[in-house]
Amino acid sequence: MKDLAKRFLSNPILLPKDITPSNSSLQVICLLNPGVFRFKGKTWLLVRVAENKAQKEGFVFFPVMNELGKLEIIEVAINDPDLVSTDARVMNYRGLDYLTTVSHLRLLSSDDGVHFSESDRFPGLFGMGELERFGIEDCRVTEIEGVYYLTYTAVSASGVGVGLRTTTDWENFSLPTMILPPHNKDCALFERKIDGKFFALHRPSSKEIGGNFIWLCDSVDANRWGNHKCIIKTREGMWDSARVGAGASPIWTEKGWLAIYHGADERHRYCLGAFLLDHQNPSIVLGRSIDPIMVPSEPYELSGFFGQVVFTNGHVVEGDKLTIYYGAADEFVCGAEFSIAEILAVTVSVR
Ligand code: MAN
Repeated sequence: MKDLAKRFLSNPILLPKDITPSNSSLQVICLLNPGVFRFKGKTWLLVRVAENKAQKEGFVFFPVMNELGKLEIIEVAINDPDLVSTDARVMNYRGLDYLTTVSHLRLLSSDDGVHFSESDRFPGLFGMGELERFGIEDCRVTEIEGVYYLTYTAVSASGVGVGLRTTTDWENFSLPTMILPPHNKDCALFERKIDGKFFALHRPSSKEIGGNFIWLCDSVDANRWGNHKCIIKTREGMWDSARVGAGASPIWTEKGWLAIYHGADERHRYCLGAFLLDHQNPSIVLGRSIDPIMVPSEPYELSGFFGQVVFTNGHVVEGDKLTIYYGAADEFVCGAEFSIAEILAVTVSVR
């Protein structure tokens, strides 16, 4: 299927083998879903690094951070009757859900936006405390008035929620705080305040009534959020029928706030789409793309740790050019360019 993305010719730009594991007993299984920002004249990726112990025939491992912040590995025989495999990402053992990898975040920078490298000066960010024991994932980075807000998925046995840390220099960080409790993820702050308030998109999920929908909220201090409104739902029979979730920060355009989002269907195929929100009152949805603007179609998007996935939570805007960085098949980091005007042209009225 033809989509609007102009993929980098050098995709994937980063592979698991390009990053050293955080500890010599671990392997990097996936490198994916980077948050993106500009700092000191460079483009930076805050990449999610998913790790586990090297495979051992007949066993699976669940990596979990203990109360001292050290990684512990739970080892289970693959034929254990108490083990239920959901998919490559999650398993259930003795009634509890575990991730098959544990993620932390690493900083890489680039002068040209294509070739990225890591510097020792910027250490990785790891899960801290009780609510981040299964790791931290998929961080959106938003710079507002000189402060970088990091909103990420915090995973633990208590559930999946949204964590927040802030920094001004990428060397010192505020302590993590959970701003949206389980089950919630995909939280992206708007790139500017509206009438002095922060706004954010987020994705609570409900198993019984409701679904995996995108919500809007606001805050005076970026810590306490309220005025929650459900603004974008899944669409039956379409490519975004099972779940939708925000990408990076909504972008201010002449026509409104343009948000890139991911949508998945029942078969877990993840595509990207777009919607447009009113400048002054972003709970008003002005338009939404009918077809996806990006569909997994390249070999590196179709097969990998979890195939048929294009997932973005980071981008750079330069005039009409939107460069998204994305996770392909949950294993590789890739880039693609879009024209904002072309996206707006397919983001049609929903009224
Ligand atoms: C969920 C998250 C993402 C991941 C997608 C596709 O939304 O776990 O990190 O990229 O699924 O597997």
